[in-house]
Amino acid sequence: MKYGKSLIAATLTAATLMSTSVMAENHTVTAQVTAFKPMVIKVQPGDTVSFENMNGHIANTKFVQADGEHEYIPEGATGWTSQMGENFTTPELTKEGVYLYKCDPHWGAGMGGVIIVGEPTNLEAIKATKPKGALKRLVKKAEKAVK
Ligand SMILES: [Cu+2]
Repeated sequence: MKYGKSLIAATLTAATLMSTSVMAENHTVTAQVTAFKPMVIKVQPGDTVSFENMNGHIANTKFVQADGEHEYIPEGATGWTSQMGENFTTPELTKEGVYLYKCDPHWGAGMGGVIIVGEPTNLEAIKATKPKGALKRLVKKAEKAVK
């Protein structure tokens, strides 16, 4: 029984590692015609979101407006622009707050979505920018989801 103890230690280490990785979840958003389903998704810090059925779509946190490019994501967070037509998984969403994204070719039809990571820390700041049109609708959906 010389290696009995080290075997137990190795098993415990493996179990600990597994339980840590189980805590971070992956969530799925599916592109359907001109909508992301679900349009609003609530996740926990460290989780990831995968976009599926992305043929003809893109998930982009960069919004180009008259006064330049904007991102509506928490302070210090990193946004993303997926490859057109390809399924995509976000990096680990470690910063709490609201992340808005859209599909560029279908943004005119309002194809956008909201990811809320933990507490909506930046929602008031986003509202303060006085969003209009489809962006305003996204913000309203986010507000409704956190009520
Ligand atoms: Cu689209």
